[in-house]
Amino acid sequence: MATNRRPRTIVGMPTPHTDRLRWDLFCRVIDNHGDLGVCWRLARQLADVGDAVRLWVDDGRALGWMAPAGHPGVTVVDWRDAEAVRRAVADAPPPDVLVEAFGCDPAPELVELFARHRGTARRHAWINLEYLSAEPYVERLHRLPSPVFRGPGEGLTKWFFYPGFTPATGGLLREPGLGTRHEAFDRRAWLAGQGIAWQGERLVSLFCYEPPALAPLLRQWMDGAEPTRLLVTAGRAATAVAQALEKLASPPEGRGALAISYLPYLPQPDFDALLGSCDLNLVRGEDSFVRAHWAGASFVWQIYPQDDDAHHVKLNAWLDWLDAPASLRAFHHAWNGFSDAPPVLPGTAALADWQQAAQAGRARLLAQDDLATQLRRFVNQKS
Ligand code: TRH
Repeated sequence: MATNRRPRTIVGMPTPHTDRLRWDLFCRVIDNHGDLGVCWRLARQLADVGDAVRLWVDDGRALGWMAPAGHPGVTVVDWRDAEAVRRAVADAPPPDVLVEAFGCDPAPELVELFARHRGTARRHAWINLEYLSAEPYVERLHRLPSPVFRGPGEGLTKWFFYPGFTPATGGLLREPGLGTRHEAFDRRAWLAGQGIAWQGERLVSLFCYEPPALAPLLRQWMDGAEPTRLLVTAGRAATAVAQALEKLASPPEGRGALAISYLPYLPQPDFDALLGSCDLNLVRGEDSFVRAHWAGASFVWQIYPQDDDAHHVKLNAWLDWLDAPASLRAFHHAWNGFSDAPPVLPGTAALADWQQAAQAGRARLLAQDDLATQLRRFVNQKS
């Protein structure tokens, strides 16, 4: 299905220095929104430093709500539109950097074009951008070369680049000035702009798959003493809430201490603002998980389920990195279905421990270079 956006060529403002790079970033949408969410965020950040980025997607429909206005310096190309591919290969100069996100294979004709310019290009690097994990193997594999023995890229070297939580990894996506913007953010104004009648309640965002423990958690909020407003994101989270509410015999007076607001699909900057508005963020996948670190509030991660329970190891590795309090670890296991115990939202004291852990983790991460900075540095070193 072609995207509803024709490829546009917006050349970003040239930067004063000469290392402006041209990127071909390849994204295959597997399911959900994270593949595109991560690639779009990376493309934006590279373009914001003056690079020219072509984002090749097989299904860019979600950009209609994630990035309705596009972004200067980023060209979106539907790689299944043969004419768009032909034009992009013919019209634009060859890329300096080929990035295959999450191991998706670039179009062969683009690899051939890239390979053809190996000798002449000022910069020349082929990157395999991997999924995020806190597991130890990431530090071992990060920046390893992988020679290409066949196909149009024969003779070239592909480099593995792993995002991560430690200085021995590629870091996390984080735009410049995040900290100062976070301080200046006016959540009341943002909520009002979204039409949310905030009465000062505890704010919780919900971006999830189908957590088995959602119904008991809603019941806790309904019966709880503290008024809570749940901000439910569009898609699977809204469906999960509807199904959970059906299971719950709501108190006769409605939903007790729980109010629920349903959000439309938000542009990515507004999604980030949502996380920055809340006292507790329930996130999922990869990109929102990273953004929850920057928001600095308590947060809980529903990990993307994998076969053979590999996601159990991945989740525990991150809980170890975070040095998560026992109550947060137990809640994660319940929320991710690792244990049958219902999730127990702790009291104020334990929630303060959750926030302290989140903010300590954020401080450690802010001391490291962000992913886009490290990636550009790596490309300049390897070319
Ligand atoms: O949607 P996800 O579950 O994506 C997942 C993960 O990325 C996972 O690692 C991957 O293997 C799988 O896809 C294929 O969660 P994630 O990673 O948080 O991506 C969601 C993106 O959508 C994120 O960039 C935020 C954005 N978003 C908006 O911009 N507006 C919205 O309203 C919503 C709900 C999401």
